[in-house]
Amino acid sequence: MMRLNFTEINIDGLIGPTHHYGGLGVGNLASHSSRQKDSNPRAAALEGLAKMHLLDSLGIPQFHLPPLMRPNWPWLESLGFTGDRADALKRCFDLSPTLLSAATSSAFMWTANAATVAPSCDTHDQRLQLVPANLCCNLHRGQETMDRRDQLRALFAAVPDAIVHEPLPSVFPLRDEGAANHIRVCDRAGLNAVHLFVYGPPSENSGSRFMGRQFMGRQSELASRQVAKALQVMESDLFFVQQTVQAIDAGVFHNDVISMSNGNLLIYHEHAFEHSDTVIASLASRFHSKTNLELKTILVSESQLSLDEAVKTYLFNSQLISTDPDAMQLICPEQCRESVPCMALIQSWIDDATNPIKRVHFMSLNESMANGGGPACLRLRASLSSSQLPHLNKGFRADAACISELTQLVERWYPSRLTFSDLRRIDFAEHSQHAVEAIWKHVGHFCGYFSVDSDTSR
Ligand code: SUG
Repeated sequence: MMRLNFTEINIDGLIGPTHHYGGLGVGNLASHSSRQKDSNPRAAALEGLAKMHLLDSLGIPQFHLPPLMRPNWPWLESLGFTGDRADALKRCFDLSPTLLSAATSSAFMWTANAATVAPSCDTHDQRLQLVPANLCCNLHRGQETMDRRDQLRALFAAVPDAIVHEPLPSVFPLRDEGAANHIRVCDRAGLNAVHLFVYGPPSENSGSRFMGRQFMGRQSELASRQVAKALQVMESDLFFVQQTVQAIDAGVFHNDVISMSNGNLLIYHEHAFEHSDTVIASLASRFHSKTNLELKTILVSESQLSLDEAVKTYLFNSQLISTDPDAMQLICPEQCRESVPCMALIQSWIDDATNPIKRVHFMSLNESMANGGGPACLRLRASLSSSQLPHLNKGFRADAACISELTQLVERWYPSRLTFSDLRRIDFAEHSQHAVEAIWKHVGHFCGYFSVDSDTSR
């Protein structure tokens, strides 16, 4: 039988012109503390594009998903804000600024939450499977699901043996936040893997304040199990673990804020998981029996890096990549460079000859970070075989030429300052719409998917 190589691609969401600080993210401390501060959508999008450019130049096939149309008029209208749009915006802002902020949010940029993915080498029916996340425990994020599903379908449409499923039903017990709560560790060829699904503590029937806790878990165990089932990963390769309440209450609203993995390397914080010793031991044992390789685990203790410092710096939200399996690279948020404990950890990894991390890049992603999203939040990973890879829709490919064209569009259309009260201005809403239309027109020309003929402007 011919052995196929698997290659990991990155899919980043281009940040939208309405990027702002709504204070909307459940359990997300950065989002809460930035609430209603002025934002800079142009800088936000340029930072995101610079990250795409870096990944592309390092040899990772980089793809992008265009911004979704905001304000989300059909959603606002379904909530009763009908009639004259200028008037509707003002009414909504006066009655519920949170609602208007949710309808205008650019949170779709964090594509690590868009779906969970299993490559065809891991699944029963040998198909590449994607399950879009319903994101239903956040008012602003639940609006992303169907549009992102459609974009992913357009991206994967011609890929042999790929399927983009329907999301789980949008009900609280099935709340799903995608790949941010999923870890896949694999051998060098990317062919043999085991999966760890991470969920929050139960919040159902818990009365007020989630049984004395500060924040609810945004991923339910039931959702993790249903997603794993839909992905058709072999039962014996599946592991499930609960996040600690302590981590969630410290602002770890997704697992990718407290652990990271790539290939056979898994780095996690002492307070990431309940019963972590037992769970990681079974994961490692299964990994070894499947691959004959050691799962390299690095446990970061509280004394090396406190939970608070991990949340402040987003070290665990760095992107770990390998263009060469013996030499991994780490793409960290700039905030890590200013942290003594982070730099000590990074240096110890680099100095350790048995650690595959050989190079570190620091990226300024301040606009995204101020809303609780670091490098890893901005990308969805998928592994494709050499026979699948050439069939991805090339119109979504973020190569140097595409990034330069998107940069020009962002510079032309995106505002460099947005105040929270700008959200109520019809001229701002219309300008944002035109900006997204300009990007859709450009991208649609290449990928044949986006059309601005549909009634976005009326
Ligand atoms: O869902 N922030 C996002 C950040 C998502 C980060 N993703 C990962 N960890 N993979 C969230 O909380 C803030 C929006 C606002 O407040 O305006 C927000 O939605």
